Amino acid sequence: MSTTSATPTDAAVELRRMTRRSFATGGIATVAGAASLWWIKHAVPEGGIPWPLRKMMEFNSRVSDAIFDPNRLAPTFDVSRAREPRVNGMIGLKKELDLRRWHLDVLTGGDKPVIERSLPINAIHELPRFEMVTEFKCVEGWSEVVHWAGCRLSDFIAKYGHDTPFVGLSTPDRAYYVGLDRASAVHSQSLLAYEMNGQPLTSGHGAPLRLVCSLKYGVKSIKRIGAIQFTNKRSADYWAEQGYDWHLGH
Ligand SMILES: Nc1nc2c(c(=O)[nH]1)N[C@H]1C(S)=C(S)[C@@H](COP(=O)(O)O)O[C@H]1N2
Ligand SMILES: [Mo]
Repeated sequence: MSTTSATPTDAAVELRRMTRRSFATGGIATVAGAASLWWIKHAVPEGGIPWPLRKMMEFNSRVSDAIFDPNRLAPTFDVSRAREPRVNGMIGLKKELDLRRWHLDVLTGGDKPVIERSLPINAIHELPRFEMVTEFKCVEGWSEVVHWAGCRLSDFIAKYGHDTPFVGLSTPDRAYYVGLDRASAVHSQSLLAYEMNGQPLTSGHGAPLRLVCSLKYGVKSIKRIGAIQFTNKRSADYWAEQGYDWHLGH
């Protein structure tokens, strides 16, 4: 796995080295032509991705770690631009949820997490309300401007969380889960949202509580959150396990 401690200098040095290396590989590829394409396609997949591509993604991930600017903001829009996005991605949402029984578990500890508290939705509604109109982007190639309301994840963490390097969020059934580094979690546009375009979240959009992380692609914006875990180890991430970059944009 990639480390999280790369400095910008480390990354720059590595980028130069990789560029040199890819020139070399590029030369061979030109000579070998179709044979090298075969090699890329058939290189033994680890975690589902042929290793030449996986190496590049791991490198991207390390560069992400090194260049994150916590002050960067996603662009915001006039509320008149807001539309309802399509309902996309139903992992962990297939069973009907009894909203009266829903609660948010706060977990600590790494491999053997313990439930520290179980919060009702009122605990979220009582935190300072924050609204934002930002573009919601899916890696599949569509986007929509959406007006969100909720509380900042940073306010939630200050009141109920811990200062750990990683924050993991999962659906009540643990079928979908995402991991955030601390800087992304406390970013001012990372929201625990309970309203979309002036209405309470619908079930398909993640009622009663979802994440909206405007700096990142939609996959990180987990719907129907059931648990938040504070941990020192990189949190598990559903799509990272399928081979996507763990950060998915800043
Ligand atoms: N629980 C859960 N959250 C999820 C997903 C999912 O499958 N399950 N899909 C993600 C993806 S890929 C996208 S693009 C957005 C879509 O959010 P929307 O349905 O509100 O448009 O939800 C994200 N959150
Ligand atoms: Mo998506």
